Amino acid sequence: GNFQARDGGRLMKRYCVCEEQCLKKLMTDSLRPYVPGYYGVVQKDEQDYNLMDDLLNDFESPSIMDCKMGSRTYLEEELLKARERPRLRKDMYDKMVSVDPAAPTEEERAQQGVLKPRYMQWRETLSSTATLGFRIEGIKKADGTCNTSFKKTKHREQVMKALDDFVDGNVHILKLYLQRLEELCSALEKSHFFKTHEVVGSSLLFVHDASGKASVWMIDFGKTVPLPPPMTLDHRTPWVEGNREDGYLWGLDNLIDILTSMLPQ
Ligand code: 4IP
Ligand code: MN
Repeated sequence: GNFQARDGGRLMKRYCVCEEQCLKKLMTDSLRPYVPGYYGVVQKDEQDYNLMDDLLNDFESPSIMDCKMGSRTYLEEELLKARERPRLRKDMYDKMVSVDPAAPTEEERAQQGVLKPRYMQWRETLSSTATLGFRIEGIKKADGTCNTSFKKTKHREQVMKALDDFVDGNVHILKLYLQRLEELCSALEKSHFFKTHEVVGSSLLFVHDASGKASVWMIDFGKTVPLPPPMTLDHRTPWVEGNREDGYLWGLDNLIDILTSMLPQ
């Protein structure tokens, strides 16, 4: 993606304080095997970067999929901000119109702008985020084909088709992914970090290659924030404003269920 460079098995990602805090804590959490190893902040040409493992390094021409997890893709804090100081986003209005010219309301059309939570919620209901608790953001296959047009991939059957295309119908790869996700699920249920953080906009990175290797990692912690103690989340309870629930495990349950149903009977 943007603002990241791979070199010598490490990845430099444009600095974000939130991500730094999370990766630091994750290095001593039970989730450690499921996140990139973190090596601190480095500088290059006046810009700070978080330095972490390049998860693609151990693969030969990898196929990659990014699944954004959770039923909510913006922080509660962004809702408050939008109420206190409403800021119309012309860029988000334009993105909305380019996907569905009929999406903006009369008022939004007149303003040529939308509020961020409104845009994010629209994206959630257009995709599988609202109904399944996760969505496919992008797939890059070993053959070089790249697909980021999953904005309207919403229904279970559509998701299943995209997943099947990603693994090229390879049952061995599918089983490895399932096994890894089931292990991740139990690690999440035991994790102190997970219990005490609202995890929003974080992705699962799926990687496999022709050698038959496949794995999954948690990435992108730019909107993963600590809860005020002693508050904790179960990540399955539906979100209502104020409860901070993110639907992460609900989404993972659904993803595991879908992959399981793809195995030959
Ligand atoms: C993007 O919308 C993504 O939701 C980004 O989330 C989000 O960044 C952007 O908000 C928003 O415009 P599209 O995917 O439809 O383009 P992510 O970074 O998780 O992909 P934030 O800042 O919320 O992380 P803005 O406000 O950065 O534009
Ligand atoms: Mn991401």
